[in-house]
Amino acid sequence: MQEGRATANEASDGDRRGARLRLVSEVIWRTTQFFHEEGITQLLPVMLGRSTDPLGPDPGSSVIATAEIDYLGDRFYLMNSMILHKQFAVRELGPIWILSPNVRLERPERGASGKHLFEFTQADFELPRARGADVRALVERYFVHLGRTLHDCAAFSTLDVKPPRFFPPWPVYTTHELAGRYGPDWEAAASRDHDQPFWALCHRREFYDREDPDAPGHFLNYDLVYPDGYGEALSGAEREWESDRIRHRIARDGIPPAAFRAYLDRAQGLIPSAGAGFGVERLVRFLSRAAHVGDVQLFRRVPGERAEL
Ligand code: ASN
Repeated sequence: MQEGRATANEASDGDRRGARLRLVSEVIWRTTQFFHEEGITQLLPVMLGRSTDPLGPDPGSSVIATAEIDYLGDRFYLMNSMILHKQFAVRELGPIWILSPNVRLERPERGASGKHLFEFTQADFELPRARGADVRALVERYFVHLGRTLHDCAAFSTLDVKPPRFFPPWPVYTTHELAGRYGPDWEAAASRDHDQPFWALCHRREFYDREDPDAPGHFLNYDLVYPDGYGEALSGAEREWESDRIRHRIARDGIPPAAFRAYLDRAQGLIPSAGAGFGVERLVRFLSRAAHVGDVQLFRRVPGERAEL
């Protein structure tokens, strides 16, 4: 044993907390490096919008409400996600990504899932005229880059955790296949049953995920799921971009169109795109094998738990 270097057994709770938080910083650096090398432009986040992601219908979401404020006669929503803004950004600038803070007022029971926060940051990206397969290939390259660049990160020895190694291409399933094999709440069991991430295609959810024009009732979207029980990592889709289809989907979902007026008024000029977003804290929880995603936050934002500051 080298002198002056804490081994895992010697590491205190404070050392481990520091290691997890430094791993967040390392992951942000490597993520920024990856997107830069892929020629994808980083944007600053939007935090208030006249429209935001409705987060439904989606069986994975339990938000009680979308936080909103009135300012000088306009109603603004805190970002549930920047998906609607991404659709306009990609039209103007081409491939883009954002480290985007999201506020999602989840039900208190979600605190026990180990993976829910009411405030978190996602790395959210969108590619013009891309298909789902392009996005999945980009995400697989990203994880290989993480594995290659993080392998000698000191956090792993402090935490006594093996640095990650990823071996894509990863298995691709439909949600129908997964539900058939593991039951309707397939995510946790399927995650425990894998030792590499895997893809789950075709979820019925928000209006902006494109419904397959050749197979109505099927959706051109995808989730990435971490192995070893860590659950959902990323969600994304090819997008609805034709304004008539968007209006039809919003009406079909029974969502009040008033909250989307600013978006719908401009929707005429959208272009086809595809993208995805992954939670930075969930990624670091998985890499550091933390018991709860709140353990990688300096100021915990766990539903049902009192925030100290
Ligand atoms: N970021 C996701 C996407 O690109 C949307 C979300 O976070 N709800 O599809």
